Amino acid sequence: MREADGLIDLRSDTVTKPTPAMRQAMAEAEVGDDVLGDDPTVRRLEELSAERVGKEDALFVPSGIMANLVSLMTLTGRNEEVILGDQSHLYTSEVGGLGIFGGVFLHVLPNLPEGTIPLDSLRSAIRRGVYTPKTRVISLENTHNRCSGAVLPLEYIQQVAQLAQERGVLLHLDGARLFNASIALGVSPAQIAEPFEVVNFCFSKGLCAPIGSIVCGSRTFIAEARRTRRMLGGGMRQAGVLASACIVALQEMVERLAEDHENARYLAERLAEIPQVRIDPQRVQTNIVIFEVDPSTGWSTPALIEVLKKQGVLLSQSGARLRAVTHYGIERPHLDRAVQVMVEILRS
Ligand code: TLP
Repeated sequence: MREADGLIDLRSDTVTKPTPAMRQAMAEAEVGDDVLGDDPTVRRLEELSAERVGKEDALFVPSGIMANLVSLMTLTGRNEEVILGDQSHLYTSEVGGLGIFGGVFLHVLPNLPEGTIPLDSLRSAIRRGVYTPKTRVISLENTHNRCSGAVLPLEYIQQVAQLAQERGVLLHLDGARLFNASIALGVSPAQIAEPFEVVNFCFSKGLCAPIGSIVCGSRTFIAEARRTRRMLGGGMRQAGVLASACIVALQEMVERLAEDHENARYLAERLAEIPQVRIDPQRVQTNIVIFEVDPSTGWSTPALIEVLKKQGVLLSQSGARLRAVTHYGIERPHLDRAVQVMVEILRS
């Protein structure tokens, strides 16, 4: 744990390290060549994952970005487009890979602060004309990273699904933090995933596995996705050593995400007490806290991150704002200390 070194690492839930149970499972994992279909542990993880989200099959991939690429490159062809939000991870943080590798047009619409894309904008954006790319997929993100970890309401997802069905468009979910959404809504991940053709989620964020994400969909889709993964160089050989940790993540680490959510809300409320901080704690529904410091203080976001780091508190930048993410190993005293450091810096 970074916290043991005296550092309070709130940059991301990706900094979590494998638990002792994961390390033991990794050491003992039964493995084979997964590209040849011989790794029983990977197969088991794929079956368990598909079952958890109510899909027929699943495919293990190394990262969330590759999960997005595999999903969307399999769903689309050239001359087609994916509609997605201007605050989506796919658009802001994946180096434009979908456009570059997939030859797919990224049709970007503004996200509202709650992570949704208004239904009317979606409706008028879908296109089929001779002059335009053909809209093939709408991609949503849940929870929404840049929108303070917002959870998309089930009702909204249903409305988008109805529109997609009416207009013959497919739905993809970047569910990197799908289990955070399910815990926050108090519904199963399968309920959230139900209207989406394809859903991906990550084991290597709040669930603490060292590496790994998964793409879930129909059996025929996953067979095709396997070819896309191969094309991207994402086929892994004795990947059971990784999949074994992901199985532990699924079985043991989901319920505790609720603690991260409570801690994030606590942090947001404490930050809101600092006069120079701008934050609405009500927006914090899961484990991501995004806030600003009044520019009249003279502090820029990068300068604040630098000075906080010198005091042992690590934050990251989300757009122009500051981001703190709660996770396994972060407890209230760490958050109190982080807030105290922030108060001292802003007072000086
Ligand atoms: N997000 C990371 C950074 O890249 C910002 C983080 O620290 O939050 N989808 C979503 C919604 C994500 O938040 C991320 C990672 C990914 C995809 C990509 O996952 P990886 O990093 O495994 O490729």
